[in-house]
Amino acid sequence: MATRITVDPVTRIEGHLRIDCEVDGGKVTNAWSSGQMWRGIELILQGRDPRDAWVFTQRICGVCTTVHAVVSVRAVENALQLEVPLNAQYIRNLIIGAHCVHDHIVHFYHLSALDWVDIVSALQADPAATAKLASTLSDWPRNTVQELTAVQTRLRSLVESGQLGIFANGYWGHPAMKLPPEVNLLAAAHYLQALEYQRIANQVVAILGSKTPHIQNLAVGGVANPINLDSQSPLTLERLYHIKSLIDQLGDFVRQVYIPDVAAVGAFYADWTGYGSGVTNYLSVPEMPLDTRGTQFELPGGYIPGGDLEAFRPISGFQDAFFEEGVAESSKHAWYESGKGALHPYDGETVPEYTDFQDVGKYSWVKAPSFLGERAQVGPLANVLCMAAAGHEPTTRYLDQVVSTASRLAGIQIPLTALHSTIGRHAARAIRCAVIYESLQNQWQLLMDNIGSGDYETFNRPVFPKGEQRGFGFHEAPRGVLSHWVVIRDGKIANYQAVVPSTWNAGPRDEDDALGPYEASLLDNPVADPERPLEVLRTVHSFDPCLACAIHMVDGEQQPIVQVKAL
Ligand code: NFE
Ligand code: MG
Repeated sequence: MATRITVDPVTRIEGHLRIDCEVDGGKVTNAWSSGQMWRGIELILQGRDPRDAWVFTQRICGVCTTVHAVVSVRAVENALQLEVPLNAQYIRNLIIGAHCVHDHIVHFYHLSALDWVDIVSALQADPAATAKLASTLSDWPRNTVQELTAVQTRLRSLVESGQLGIFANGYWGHPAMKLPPEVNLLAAAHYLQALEYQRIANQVVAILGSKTPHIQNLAVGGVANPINLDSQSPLTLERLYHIKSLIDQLGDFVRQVYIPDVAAVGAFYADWTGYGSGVTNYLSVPEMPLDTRGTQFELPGGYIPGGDLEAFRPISGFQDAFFEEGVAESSKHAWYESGKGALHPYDGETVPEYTDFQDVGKYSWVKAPSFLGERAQVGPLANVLCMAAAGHEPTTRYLDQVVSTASRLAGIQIPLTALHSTIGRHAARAIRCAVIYESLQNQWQLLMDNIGSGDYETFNRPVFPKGEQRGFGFHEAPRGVLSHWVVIRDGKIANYQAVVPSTWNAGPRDEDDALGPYEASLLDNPVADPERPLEVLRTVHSFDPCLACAIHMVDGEQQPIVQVKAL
């Protein structure tokens, strides 16, 4: 007899996600992913000036604060065939790279580590033994007995106070928690240190973007960062070198703390490489454009069908027809009118039709995207597999490092196929974070060299011709492929669609009733205690859900969609 588990809301994510599972014989046998909230940001874009769209779309999310801004200007620039000055590309690349490092650090330590790390068990650890263990993993200078003792003292006073604060609802002592006390203490120390480093990453975003969350410096055609190396107020030499020192500090943390921690967690939970693969069609897009038109990129992207790296097909750039034509969205199981099959985003429709939660009908506000008619998983794992398939050297290097460290600690040779899993998504995110750190170094140097050559340009003025233009922009956001699609008529927005990373992964069943990536990845997961479904959270959290991003609406006819009464 199957037991039904409903987790609603899933916490330590952004937005309102409900997960339902049927559990039989200690395993998940069926699953539903449901977005429980909708918002209407794109509605207010109708009829507006396309130059303003990025300011509005950026408010889709408060977590990935830059991504909807950057991809929006890319979509409008694509529609206008507008080139972007090199300095502007590099400055945008630095912002999205720094934001990404921030986002990945926060996800591993603050949003998901507590699925694997037992804070209460850390109280039993011997700080000296912890420091010794840490020295076998990394040269990080803050793994000292003194710092680890101080962390343990802090945790003890928290636990003894009876007011656990942010740690109040952890599954402490759960049978699926497997780390020894020393590893738990080390992870707890890094949880606290990670708070400092995510702030450093955000400083880069704030310096270049004028503020964070929600940068202020973008423009269709470039960025609003005047470059003047001799003045006190614009982008000066002093600020540029300050950014460099912040990037260096991020690199130390990512390489000496995040990468070894993920390898250690992966080794102790090697059994979790056997769960959570789900959808193994992987989609990612190239990132860090290196020229004014977006034809050359530092980081590759593409499509891998069926987990077969040999079948990798690259996506070439901002004009790529393979990507442009491959995307569609189904509303068959979402709370919108349906019946026309999966629609291309330029022709997307979003007319609400709320039912109730129907297991075989409609049950989510998230639509179900597909690529070439199939479900695809997006995110750091998809990106790392595509970059590895494309032979990207830094990706291969960090991938080898994580897999060999985890294999050494686990005492077994962990195969590359282990990446198709819940733990693989964490490993890939850490690998991607280190790759992005190296890219930040590279982009900073490219910016300095270009300025050094005497080029101070940051903006090309857009011109909107009469008639209709269509454009799309993509971005490899922290949670995966993000694309915005815009139809411009006589200089005004006629239609605007966002197909978002968490929409790809959190979407419900599609036109063919195929499960979405969250749903498929939950099948066969063990559940030791249905009252405390920690394992379900592990797999869902491994995707880094953002439901604010996943749900959004468009109405091409400008009809009022629904009236909301604030009570
Ligand atoms: Ni709101 Fe975001 C986007 C998603 S970036 S967090 O776009 O999904 O990862
Ligand atoms: Mg959409």
